[in-house]
Amino acid sequence: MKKFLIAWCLLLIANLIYAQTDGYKCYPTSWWVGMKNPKLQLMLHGDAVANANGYTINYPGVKIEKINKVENENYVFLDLIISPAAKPGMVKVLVNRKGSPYNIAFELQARRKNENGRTRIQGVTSSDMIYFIMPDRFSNGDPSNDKIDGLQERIYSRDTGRGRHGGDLLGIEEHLDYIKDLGANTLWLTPVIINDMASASYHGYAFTDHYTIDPRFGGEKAYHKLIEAAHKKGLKIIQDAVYNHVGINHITVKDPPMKDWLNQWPSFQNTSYKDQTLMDPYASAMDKKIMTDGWFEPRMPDLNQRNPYVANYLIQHAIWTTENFGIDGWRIDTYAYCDRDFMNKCNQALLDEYPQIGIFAETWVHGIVNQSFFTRNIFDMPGKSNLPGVTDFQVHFAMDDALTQKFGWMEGLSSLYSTLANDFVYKDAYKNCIFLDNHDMERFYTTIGQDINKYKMGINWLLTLRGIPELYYGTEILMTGSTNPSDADVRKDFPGGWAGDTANKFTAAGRSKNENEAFDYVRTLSNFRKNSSAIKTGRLMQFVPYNGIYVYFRYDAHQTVMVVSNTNDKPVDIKMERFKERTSGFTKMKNIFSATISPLQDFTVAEKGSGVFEMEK
Ligand SMILES: [Ca+2]
Ligand SMILES: [Ca+2]
Repeated sequence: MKKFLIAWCLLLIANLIYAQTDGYKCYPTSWWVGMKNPKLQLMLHGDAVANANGYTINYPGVKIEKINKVENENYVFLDLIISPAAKPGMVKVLVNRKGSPYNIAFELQARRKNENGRTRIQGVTSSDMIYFIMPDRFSNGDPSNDKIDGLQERIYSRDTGRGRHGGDLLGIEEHLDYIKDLGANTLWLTPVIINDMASASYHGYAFTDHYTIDPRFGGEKAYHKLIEAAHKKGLKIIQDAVYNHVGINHITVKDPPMKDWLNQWPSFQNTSYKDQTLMDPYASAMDKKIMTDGWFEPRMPDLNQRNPYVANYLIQHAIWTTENFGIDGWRIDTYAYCDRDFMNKCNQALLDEYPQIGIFAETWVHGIVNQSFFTRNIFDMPGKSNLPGVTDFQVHFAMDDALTQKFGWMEGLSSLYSTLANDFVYKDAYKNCIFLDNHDMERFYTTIGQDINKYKMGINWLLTLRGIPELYYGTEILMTGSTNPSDADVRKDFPGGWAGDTANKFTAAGRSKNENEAFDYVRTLSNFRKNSSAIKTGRLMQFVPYNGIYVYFRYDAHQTVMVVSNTNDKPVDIKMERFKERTSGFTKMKNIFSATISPLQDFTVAEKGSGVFEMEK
């Protein structure tokens, strides 16, 4: 009996030590041995977790350096040092609560490498081509995850633009060959992190738990599987980051660690969306504050990135995601609304850990100098940006001008020419992402009045100008849509992505003649680009546009490519003499679409005609 009693007591003690830790969470949820930065700040969350006599980790190579208690006793932040000598395993944090101690565990993993033993993060550069997808609207690979019980979304219906349509990560994985055949080699997906929001949860820009991939997309397992399949096929992955805000149902909004976790205002304060306040030498301090600390919208609370706990939480999540999934590049949402010092710190932390990683950020601003303010530029100013590249809205606007305005001194093609002439403000314009359209704006084919000749001219620029080209899903099959009255029209489902769709435009047989013409055009040029050193990394030389004609060259020591555009409603003769700086030494030119080789001599470009030619000796 006595023996039994002792055994029972031991069991009771063991149960207390390893007490149920349900409801107690640890962020990040796991980490790695051998990161360049040995520091890690664990955020423990759970009922009165700060109400303890201490915290102990008995794990070789893992040391608690500092315990930080904050306003809310449901949180404690532990500063750890992880020695490179630590071994992978489950690390238990013993919370010494009086009378009932318990453990919260997180896993320390070995870093995964590629076959050469190097980090598997490849980076994204101007040698790549992005295919940009909104996962809810591309393809439904698994109808069983369309609706998940317990989540708050109210609308699960393809009949409405605000509802969830059921597209998922498996749907993307099933069409990797389609994307590869098209010539793209990099996927950028709108955010895949859970948005447990009551409405419009499909777009993904209102995170509610950073460490959960939305189960309606297939969850973490499907994301790993997609990325591994993509990497195997030679395709890269860009994740969409949102540092500026979270969704109103985020764990740190429902139970904030401290009052200043979020930017607080006496009553709702919208951002002014006026990026000029950040660079304006005459700006009012309050105007600046409203721009960065005002909320993007009422359901998206604005994070106070000057709070060091917020900063650590966001930066560690970016590194955790990169390492966990093997992310090759980041696109950062709403960049202008973030704290600049925080963003510099965050970018640097990623670049320190992964020097090759690709990073570009959304800068939906108007003006080349405004845009350059947010990336590495030539201006000498305090706190200047270390961001490698931006989503180049100025080139986007200029390409629109070139195809929709009558040629003039600054209008039409002159707008594109002069925008590129201002590239001197950037440290490296080749790191900018260029695009004809995206998920927030009118579809390209609609903007140009569904004119196939203008379409080809735009595709030529997208795939031969400097920078990283991004093609928005469906642009290759002439999808149309406008943002008026809502974004839904530019976020339509890809036809053929759902069982029972009347047409399957993933196949040539399912596409119309026009759609195949567009698809084949993109495919021919993007596949040429793949092997073109001149376009991927070569120099650009542009000639002043005259009378609605624009000619530029991409060139390096191995290759010279000429791009010609005629925006006139009549054919125009091209005199080659003017371009001899770039054509001397060549005798022939090859049309990369028809593969026709002709002598290097004057020629006529049809009305609204364009062409891409490779120079030959
Ligand atoms: Ca689904
Ligand atoms: Ca902000």
